[in-house]
This record gives sequence, structure tokens and C-alpha cells, in this order.
Amino acid sequence: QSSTKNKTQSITVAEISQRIEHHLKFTLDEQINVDQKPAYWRATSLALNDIIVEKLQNTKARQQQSEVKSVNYLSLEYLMGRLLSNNLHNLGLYTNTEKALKTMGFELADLCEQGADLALGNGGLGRLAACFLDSLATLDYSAMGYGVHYQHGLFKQSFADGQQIETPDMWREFGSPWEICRPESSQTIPLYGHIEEVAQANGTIKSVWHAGKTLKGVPWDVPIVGYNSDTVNALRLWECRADNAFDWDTFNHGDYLQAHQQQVAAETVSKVLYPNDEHEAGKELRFVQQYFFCACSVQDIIARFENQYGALAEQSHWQTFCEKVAIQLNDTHPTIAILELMRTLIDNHNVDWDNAWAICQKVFAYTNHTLLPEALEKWSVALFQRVLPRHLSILYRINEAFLNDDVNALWPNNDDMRARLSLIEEGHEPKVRMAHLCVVTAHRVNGVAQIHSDLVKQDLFPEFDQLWPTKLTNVTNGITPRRWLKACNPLLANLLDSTINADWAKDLNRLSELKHLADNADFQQQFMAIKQQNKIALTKEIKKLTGITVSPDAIFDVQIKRLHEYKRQHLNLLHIISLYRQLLANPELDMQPRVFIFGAKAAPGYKLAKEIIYATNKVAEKINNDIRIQDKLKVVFLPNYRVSLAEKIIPAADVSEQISTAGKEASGTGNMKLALNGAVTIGTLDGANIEIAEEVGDDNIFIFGLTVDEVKALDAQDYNSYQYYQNNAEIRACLDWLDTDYFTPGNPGELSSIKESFLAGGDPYKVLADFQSYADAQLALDKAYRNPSQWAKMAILNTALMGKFNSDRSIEDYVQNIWHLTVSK
Ligand code: 26Q
Repeated sequence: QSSTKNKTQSITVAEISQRIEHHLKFTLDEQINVDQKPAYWRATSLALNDIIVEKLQNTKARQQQSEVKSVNYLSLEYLMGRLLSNNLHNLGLYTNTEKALKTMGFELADLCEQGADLALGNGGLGRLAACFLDSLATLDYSAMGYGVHYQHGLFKQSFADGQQIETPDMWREFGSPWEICRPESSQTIPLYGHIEEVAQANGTIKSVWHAGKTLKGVPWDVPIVGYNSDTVNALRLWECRADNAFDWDTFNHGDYLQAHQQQVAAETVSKVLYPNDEHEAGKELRFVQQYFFCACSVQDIIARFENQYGALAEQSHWQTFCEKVAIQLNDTHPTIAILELMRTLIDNHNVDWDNAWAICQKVFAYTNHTLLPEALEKWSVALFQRVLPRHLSILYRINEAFLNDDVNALWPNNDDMRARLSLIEEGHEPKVRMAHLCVVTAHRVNGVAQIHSDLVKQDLFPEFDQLWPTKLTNVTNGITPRRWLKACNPLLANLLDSTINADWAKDLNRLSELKHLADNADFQQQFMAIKQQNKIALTKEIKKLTGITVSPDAIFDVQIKRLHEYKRQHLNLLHIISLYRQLLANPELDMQPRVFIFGAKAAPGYKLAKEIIYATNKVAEKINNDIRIQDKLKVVFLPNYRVSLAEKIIPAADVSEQISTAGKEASGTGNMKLALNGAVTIGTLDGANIEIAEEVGDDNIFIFGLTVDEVKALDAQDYNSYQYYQNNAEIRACLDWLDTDYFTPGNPGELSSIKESFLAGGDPYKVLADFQSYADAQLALDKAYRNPSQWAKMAILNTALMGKFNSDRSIEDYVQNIWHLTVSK
């Protein structure tokens, strides 16, 4: 096949118009030229999808013919955001489509706003998966993303009197033009029931699983369009339905309504995305959801392999399987895929134990995204036994071999070691340690930033590192510069196009050429004028969403991420309260006006996180309406933070808040997006902040706070938060203020829980210990901002030096070190 990428780019304005009009007329039955944005959005998306599907078919044929190895990315979450503008950019059709729509009386940018976000994820982990799919297609690798076709993605957030309200996300309410349903690739998934040990003719015993119930998995494919490449891969999302064949009995017995109940029960499995990030849910439905997803994906991987290479009856084919298939586990959420592949190989394909195990070890790799103990998944053995009896017996055998062979070899007869490393945590309620199963099986285990990977080795899995010294490794996260610069910041993208003589969106290291312009007054002026325009646009959005008026001449200081104590939005809030106090004491205080902008969703069951949202909104209300401080301070909490809102905030940010307790944020990726768009980071030595600091240099970032080692030292000597309260008058005044009704008139004590978390609660995330250092860094930042050429230089260098954080680089790291793929062009 010859290259099609130039062919797509040569599609004319007239042809695009024709394709759009075709869908308006025949798919949507709309009169041409009706003034209806939703219809034009749909027609444009459908027109584009036709082009994309053709490329998808070509890609599949090419990949099959070249017999390249393929990676299967297993993730319970994908935060895709909107697809129209991104697909247009990646196909090189944005400008011509813009022209075509203009002749029909529409602004393309306007129409793009019509699409719903695909919000099938919580935060960083889900967005990382989306960036990786973009890079895989851009780099012409053969890849399949596997996920769940949730009926409802992450909840929609609004505020009522400052309090978070959750409502269901309805992304498919009016259909989605990007999905292709593939009923022919449906899977039947057994669960529950019991095992029968059947004696074989040759004297061995075979375990036969009689399932108590089956579910049906129906796949929906979302095409993943590479940027300026020939490749369109697929994201395959599984929807759960009742298995009608199985329930036929109920129908035949005349219990029509009962049969429908079965349908409803089955559909709950893929009904909703669990909204608790960084926290284990422990619910049976989540367990079934994970298994359903893993089983569908593993069966599909095998089916696709057999379709291409023939039946897997012979041993030699299993060798081929290892050469052609890689499976990446995005955290432990899809761990059951390991047991499902073992089960399928042994029970359905007659592979013996040793070969099945060897295959799994070659095929699987695992990415760890967290060190937080409360986020490490453990499932009760009793639940396992009930839902997946066969999988549990396989797990026991893996554990036996691991403890008796591997552990015993290094630590002979050491019961303490056996207990610590066992896949089963013993105790009142025995549990399966999912991360242990991943580490024991996978040939590679990676953390997501250097410091995080070091801590995975030192603190989380030191014994595993001793057992297998090359298994634990690092792949620093990255972000796609297509969505996070080219598409979301067109003004800056244009400046880069005219400054850098290369396709920087494909080779982000080329941005380093800007280094030589960082001191150039003319370039500084152009760069900062774009920032100003983006700030003006955000100012309007803030007005629209909250009614608050802010000035684009203020510093736009941004903290956008899930709400969590370890991310320390309440440290930011405490500093805001302190600034406000200082301004009330001295309204003439010499400072650059500042707008603090927050975006964050709290898990619905996370009480303190919701109280931090409430407190921030209440403090904002007071500050924004206080004329005494002359607009020097504004606080804006934008509701319903999501990918499409991030795309508006990030290009307008001056300051990026990355202030987690050292050692707690595995990587962070928002830090990369903000810096790439010319925001300067104020942050701790945590996650990828450390590598960002290495790239931009100490002069171009504001680092503060305890290091990982200092945090550990404080913990070792029993951290006492009261000490900071007693010794720091500013901290004391701010916290005591929260006990009054100043911010919640008539209702004193409404914000006291935050103070209490710092004092009686022990301040687990060391907010008070880092406060002074943070306030000092903020002061230095304010001073730097008031020197415009110094600030412009810092901002430019941040954009210039983000090349490392391209997700293309992350993917090449995975390819070299873990997946060993070759391109298929
Ligand atoms: C687990 C069990 C049951 C229900 C939900 C969950 C669950 C869901 C989502 C647990 C964790 C998550 C998400 C974790 C996450 O987003 N981690 C982030 O991953 C990013 C990409 O590597 C990192 O940059 C962030 O530092 C990390 O916090």
C-alpha cells in the first residue's frame, strides 16, 4: 500500500463540503443551510469518520500483511476528551474544513464545542492512556487499546452554594459519531459456579469450571488517528449485555419480566465508571467489571491472533504468540487478565502449566501509578472464590510455585519473607494482593517518573527488586503535543510554525531552538502577546461559567487536577487566606494582582475533599466581593473540570501549581502540559517536577518544600504539626480564622474540619511543614513576574525545554525496553 497521508491532506474544500452535505441530507435528513450547530457538528464528524474508517481498514490490512508485533494496552480508563478538532488536526484537514464550513456559515472552532467529552476516566491514568494511543498511531505502531464502554463516564460536577453536586455524564445521549459497533466480535464471559475435578484417561486430573452465569461483551471501536501518519488504530470498548442464549430458558418458562431483569442486571456491569481515583473501592460490581473487561479483551486478543496466524492448537504457535503479542497492564485494575490468559491456555487450548506460565511472563508487563497504600488493590479471597473459582485455584498454584521456588531459593525457610511476598495477605479476611501478582508475572514493571520508579524499587517492592534485579524499571510519562499545544493553543502553534523550520508537533525536541530567542525582546513580545490573548479568552470563559470578572493583567495561577489531600489544594488555599489577611492589614501591599484558578472533582465519597471544595468556594466568595483589596486577589473555582476545559485553561496559565507532598505524586502530567504552554511551575521535588526542573534549570522554576528524604525523616521522628501552628503566627491566624463565621456568615465552624485535619488529624501530607517555604516561593514568583522580560524569558524557556515530555518519547521507551515492536508503515 502506498502512503495515504498526503492523499488525505489533499482533500479539497469542495470535497469536504460535499461530504458534509451528504450526511446532512441522507444521514440526518436535515435541510441544507438550516442554522443548527448540532446537526452541522454531527455531519462534519460523520464526514470525517468516513475518511478515517477507510484509513482504519488500510491500516489493518497493512499491519496484518507485515505481521508486525502488536501491543494491547489494557486500561479501565481512557480520558479521550473531544475528538473532532483533534482528528482534523491529526489528518491535516483542519484548515480546509474550516474553509468549507465558513462557506456554509459556521465557525469550525464553534462547532467543535458541540461535542461531548469522552470522559471514560478519572484523571492522570486515563489521560495518559489517551496520549499513548495518539503516540502509538502517530509513530505507526500496531496497537489496540482495550477499555470499557461505560454508559456513564465521570460524573458531571456543579456547585450549589459552594458544595459539589454530582450528576450523571450522558455522553451518548444523542449517539456518538465516532464509534463502530462490532457485534460479530462479541464475547461470552463465564462467571460464578463451581469446579469439577475430572479424572482423565491418562491418569491426570483436569479442572472443569461449570459457570453459574454468563455475560455477553459487545465491542465498540473508536478509531485512533495518528498525526501526519498512515496509521489509524482502534480503541475497543466493551459493553456488557445479558447473554440471551443463556437466558433463553427463562423466556421459555414464560417469565418474561424476570428475563428482562437479567438484562438490566447484566447492563449494570458496564453502566458506570467508578469515580474514586487513588482509592480502592472493594465492591463486587467493580470486581465483576474488571473481570468482564479482562476476559473480553484476552479472548479478543486470542481470536485476532488465530484469525491472522491460524489455530493455536500447536505448541509452535504459542511461540509465535509471544513474538506477536504484548499486553500492557495500566495499573493493577486489569490484573485478572493474567489469570484469564492462564485459564484459557490450560483449559481451552491444552497448553501445559509450564508453557502457559512462560507465555504469560513473556507477554505481560505492568505499569505502577501509585505508592499510596490506600490505592493498592486487594480483593478478598472469599469474593474471588465465589465469582472466579477457577482463577483463584490458578492463582494459588502460581503462589505455591513462587514461594517454594523463587522465594525459597533466595531466603530459604524464611516464613517472614514468605508472608511478606505471598500473593495472599493472611489475616481476619484473607486478600489477594493484585500488585504482587503483576510483579511476579510481568517481565517488566515500570514506574512513571524517575523518582517514582526509584521509590517503587526502594520502598514498595525492595524484595522483588532483589529477586529480579532487571525487572523494575522507569518510563517517564509524556503528553501528546498535538492535543496539548497544536490543537488547544493555535496562536502559539502558529508562532512556532513560523519560527521553527520543522514539524515540531512530531519532533518536540525541535522546540529547543527557541532557547536562542528567549532573550530576544521582539520574540518575547510576540510570545507574551499570545499569552495575553489566551488570558483574555479565558477571562470571558470565567465570566460565562461563574459570573466572576477577572483582569487579564493579573497573574493567572492555575491548579487543575483531581481533588486529593496529597495534591494539597488546601496548601494553596491556606496561602490565599494568608495573602488576603496581609492585604486587609495593608491594602497598599506591593504585589502583582493575582487570579487563583482551580479545577477539581472530588470523589463523591471523599468527605474532606468535598469540604476543601466548599471552603475554597466560600473563601472565593468573600475575597471576590471584598472591595477593600482592590481586585488584587481573585479566586475562581471552575466547575466540571475535564479535558475540554483543560484545553481552555492551559494556554492561558502563567503559573502552574504542582505542590504535592514529596513522594506522593507518582508523576503528574498536567505539570508537563502547563509548562509546554509557557506556564512557570511552582512545585515540590516530586514526580516529574524533578525532571522538569532538570530540563528547564533552577532559574526557570520555583521549587520549594521538603524533599522525599526530609518527609521520611519527619515521619521517623513523629511529625508534630502543632509545632508549626504554635510557632508560626501566620499559620495560626489563618487556621483560627477558619473556626469563625467570617467566610460562612452565621455558620461558624463550617470550615473547621480543614483546620482539624492539620491538627488533630495529624496533617498526614505535611501542609503545615511546607507552608512557609511555599509562601516564600510565592513571594519570589511575584517579584519575578513584575520583571516582564525576566518572566517572558522563563515562560519561553519552559516551552522550549519540554521536548522530553512528548508521549512519543515515552512510547519509544516502552518499545525499546518493554514491547520490542517494529513500525508498520
Ligand atoms: C481503583 C479501585 C477501584 C476503583 C477505582 C480505582 C482507581 C481508579 C483510578 C484507582 C486509581 C485511579 C487513578 C490513578 C491515577 O490517575 N494516577 C495518576 O497516574 C498518572 C499517570 O501515570 C500520574 O501522572 C499521577 O501522578 C497519578 O496520580
